[in-house]
This record gives sequence, C-alpha cells and structure tokens, in this order.
Amino acid sequence: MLQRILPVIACTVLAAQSFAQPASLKTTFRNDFLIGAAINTRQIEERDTTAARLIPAQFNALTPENIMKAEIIHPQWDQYNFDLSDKLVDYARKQGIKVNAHNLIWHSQLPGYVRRIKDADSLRSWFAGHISTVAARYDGKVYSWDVVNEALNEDGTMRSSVFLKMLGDDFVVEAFRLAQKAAPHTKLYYNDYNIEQPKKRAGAIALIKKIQAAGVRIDGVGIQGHWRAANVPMKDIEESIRAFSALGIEVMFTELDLGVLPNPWDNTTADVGRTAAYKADMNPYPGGLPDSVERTQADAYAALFRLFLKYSGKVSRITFWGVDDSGSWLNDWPIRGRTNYPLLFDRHGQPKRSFFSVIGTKNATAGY
Ligand code: 9MR
Repeated sequence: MLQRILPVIACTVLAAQSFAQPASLKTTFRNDFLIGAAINTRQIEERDTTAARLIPAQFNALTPENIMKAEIIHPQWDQYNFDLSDKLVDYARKQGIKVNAHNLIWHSQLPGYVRRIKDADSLRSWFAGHISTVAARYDGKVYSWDVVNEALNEDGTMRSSVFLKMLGDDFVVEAFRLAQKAAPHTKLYYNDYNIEQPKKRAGAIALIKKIQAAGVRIDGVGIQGHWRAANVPMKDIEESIRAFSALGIEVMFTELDLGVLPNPWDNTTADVGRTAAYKADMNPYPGGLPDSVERTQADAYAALFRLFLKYSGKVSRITFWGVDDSGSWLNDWPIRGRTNYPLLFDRHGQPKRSFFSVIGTKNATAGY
C-alpha cells in the first residue's frame, strides 16, 4: 500500500515545489546567454514590489533605462549626478547581477547646455570630459558600456547628429578610444536599432571595421530588437548574427520587445523623436489581449529564442526593454496613453503565454 502511495506523495510534493518556484529565464538559459532587463528609477530603488520579486529571480543582467544618460548623469557642465547610478551598481552587486551601462554618447537626451554649444572645441572638450569621467568612475563596477548609441541612418550613412556635424565622422572611433582608456576592464559596445536591416547593417559593419582598423577596442554590437510581434524580420536577424560575429565581436539583443499595437506609419523605427496623436482605434486592447494576438506573440518569441539558441556561441546577452508590460516605453510611444503588451510578464508581474513559449524553446516539455 505504502509503496503505491509514495510515488503519488512524491509527485504532489514536486508539483507543489514547481508551483512555488516558477521557471526562471536566467536559470533556463544559464549555459546559453545572459538574460537582462532595462530598469527604471523605482525599480533601482526597490520601490516597485513586483520588479523587486522578478528581477533577482529572472534576470542576470540589468541596463538602466534612463539614469545613466547624459541628461541625468551630467546635468551641468561642471556637475555630475551619480546618485542613481551608484544605487544601481550597489543593487546589482547585492543581487549578483551584471550591469550594462547605457549610454555614453547619444544625440538624444542630451542636457540643454550641450545642445546650446556652438563651437567644436567646446563640444570636443565636453565629449572627452564626459566619457573619461563617467566611464572611469564605473570601471570594474559595471560589466559593459554602450559607448555610442544610434549613430546611423536607415540607409547606413552616419546620422547628422550634433556630434557628426561638429566633431566629424571620426567621433565614434574617438568615443571608443576615450572609453578604452578610461575603462580598461569594461566591455565596450556599439548599440543601435534596425541594424539587422541590410543597408543599416552594412553601415554598422563599416563603422565597426573602422574602429578596429584604428586599433581601438570594440567588444560587441547590440541589435536593439524593438520589433512587432506580427512581423519579426527573422531572416535579417539570422544574417546579422552571422555577419556581426564574423567581425570577431559579441552579438547581443539589447532592447527586446515585441509590440502588438497598430503602427501609425508604414515603416518600423525606434526613433524617439517621432510621435503621433492618440486615436481610439490605435489603442484596440485597453482591457486585455485577445487570445489570437497572445498566440502570435508567443510564437514570435519562441521563433526568436530558437534562433538565439542556434547561435548561442555567438549571442552573449538577450535584454528585454522593461520588466513587465506596465512599465514598457511602448505604452507611450509613438502615441501616448496606449495599452501595449510587449514583454514576457503582464501588468501584475505574472508570466504570460510568451514567457512559457520562451522557456519552452529550451525545455520542450514545458509547452504553452
Ligand atoms: O525607454 C526609454 C524611455 O523611457 C525614454 O523616454 C526614451 C527617451 O529618449 O528612451 C527610451 O529608451 C531608448 C533607449 O535609450 C535607446 N533606444 C531606444 C529606446 C526606446 O526609445
């Protein structure tokens, strides 16, 4: 009798345990790549209780969504504000999580006094001072830096940013040279959106080769991955993993989210400068995601993770741009006040169908 009941008890205990400890992304993919999330101020300060539970359980890499950008970390010419970045570094150390610092040089979210600089010498001196000071402070404390963010146009030419116009097209090489000097123990990356697309990818490859030809260190490239669930460019992504890794650098997906809402334009972009007005038909799912859309997203995430696993020797990190759907930038961009569902955890921090489909790519029995 006892012999017959024992296995039943054992199964019940196991089932209870697996219920108490839901699957973990970082554990599931521990031999494949890091799994990251972008986090905001409330999450850094552990005031978001859902994130405080999810982050240590699910992620082994963190990217600050905003607080290391120049506007916040360097608000005046002679004044730096390291409070939140220091908190982030402490929080990550306490949890044993790696930090990818984001970012040193970006044309967007520049402080007003930098946008008002009129002469190249002043901008050059700000550029060198900013990179050297910020990168040196966190050397050995953060794992990596997005040294330059979004320097390219869609056709692969250099974006006509304040840096290109005033410092010339060597500014990217110079940024990496300064970062290498200030942060010798930190990995250095170039980060951009749509660089899986052939023309922009060619521009990124040329830029990376230029940095390498100058004898300057670049350790990896971040493909942001702001795609739409119904239309993930799988072929371009696979070709990009091959092409970028052929340059001898790591490939990462650094800002992954799969939006499900209609797009006000035909083309895809993650240019934060482009916005559109609210219309109710542009916000079709304020009360919840229909089953069919949920399935489309779950299938798209599964296809992506199967591809990432195929190239796990070349892909070193997958970072989601947010922890759960409630905090995603896509609720407010390109149209403010919508209800989007781009991540793996819902508005209450519960795992979605897409979470289980991602876990299922590693563990075929998990199902979804
Ligand atoms: O998610 C960020 C959002 O909170 C900010 O308002 C926005 C401002 O520029 O930047 C967002 O993050 C961007 C990232 O830094 C670079 N790639 C595109 C991201 C989404 O816009």
